[in-house]
Amino acid sequence: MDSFRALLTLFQRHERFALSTHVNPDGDAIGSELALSIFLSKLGKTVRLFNTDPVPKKYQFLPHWENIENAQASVNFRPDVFVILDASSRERIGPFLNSRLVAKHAVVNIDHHITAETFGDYNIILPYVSSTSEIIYNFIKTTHIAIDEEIAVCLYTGLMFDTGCFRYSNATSETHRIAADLIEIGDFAPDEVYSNVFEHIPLGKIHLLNHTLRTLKLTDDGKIATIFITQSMLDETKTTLDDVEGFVNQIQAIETVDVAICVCELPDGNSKVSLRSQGQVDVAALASEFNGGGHERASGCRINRPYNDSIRMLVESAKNYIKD
Ligand SMILES: [Mn+2]
Repeated sequence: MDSFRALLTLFQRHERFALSTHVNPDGDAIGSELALSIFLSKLGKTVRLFNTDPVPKKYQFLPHWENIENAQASVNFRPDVFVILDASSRERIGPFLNSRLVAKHAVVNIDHHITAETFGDYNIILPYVSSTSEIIYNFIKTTHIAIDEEIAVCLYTGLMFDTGCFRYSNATSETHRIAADLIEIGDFAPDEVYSNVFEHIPLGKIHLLNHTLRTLKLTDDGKIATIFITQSMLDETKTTLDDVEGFVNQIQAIETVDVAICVCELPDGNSKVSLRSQGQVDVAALASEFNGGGHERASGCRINRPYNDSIRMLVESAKNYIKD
C-alpha cells in the first residue's frame, strides 16, 4: 500500500517522535500507541508518548505502559513528527496537547473511525478495518521490522477490545487471522488478556447498570429499546459517563430488539446518545438525522435537549426505520 510506504519513509527520515491518542483511552488506543512506539524504538528513534488521561489499571499489564507521560510533560518537547492514533478528531487528544504540542515536520493521523477527520499532513484512515491496532499490524507487516512478543500483546489487546472479543461485525476473517498470528508470535494467554480487559469492572459500574436497567422501556412491538442515565444516577453510584460504556450492547442483545438507544444526561442538561442495531436498521442514518454519525450498527449523536425529550424524538425517528 502506497500510504504505508510513504509512512515508513517519513519514519525513517526523522528522529524525534511524539505519539498520542484520544481522551479516556481504551484498549485499541493504548494498544496501538504502545505497539507503534515499540516499532519506532526498533528503528532507533527517540519516541515519547503523551496522553491527556492516565492509563487505566486494566491496561497496566501491557509492556512499557509506564512510558506514557501526561500532557504537561510534553511542554519542552518539540518532535519532528507527531503521530495521533484512533482519535477521530484532533481535539479529542485533549486541549493541552491539541494547542501546545507542535511538530516540526508533520502530523500523522492513523484511524479507523468512519467519522474520522483528515486533520493530519499524513492521514491513514481505513474505516472498514476493525481497529487502529489492525492498521498498525498491516503497516508493520509491510516493513522489514518483525512483530515481536511485545508488539503482539499490544495489538491483540487492541483487536480484542474494539471487536468486543471478536463479537462485533467489524471482526472479519482477516481480523481473526491476524489475531491467530499475534497469539502465535506472542507470549500471552488470550484468556488472561480477556480477564485483564473485561473482568476488572468497578463495583460502582455494576450499581449504575442496575439503576440503568430499571429505566428500560420497549416499544409495543418490542423492536426499539431505550435506557437512560442521569447525572444523579452517576452521583449516587460515584461513577462517570465513561462507566456507561457497553450498556447499550446489553439491551441490543434482547431477542426482539432491532434498535437500542442509550441516552446520557450531560452535566449541562443536554443529551449524549449511543445507538446500536442488530443489522436490520442503519443507525448511522438515524444518528445523522441528529447531526451524529458512525457505523451501520453502532453510532452516536448529541442532542441539545433534556434526556426525556431526546428519547421521545429518537424513538419517533427510529420507528420510520423499522420494517414489518
Ligand atoms: Mn479504535
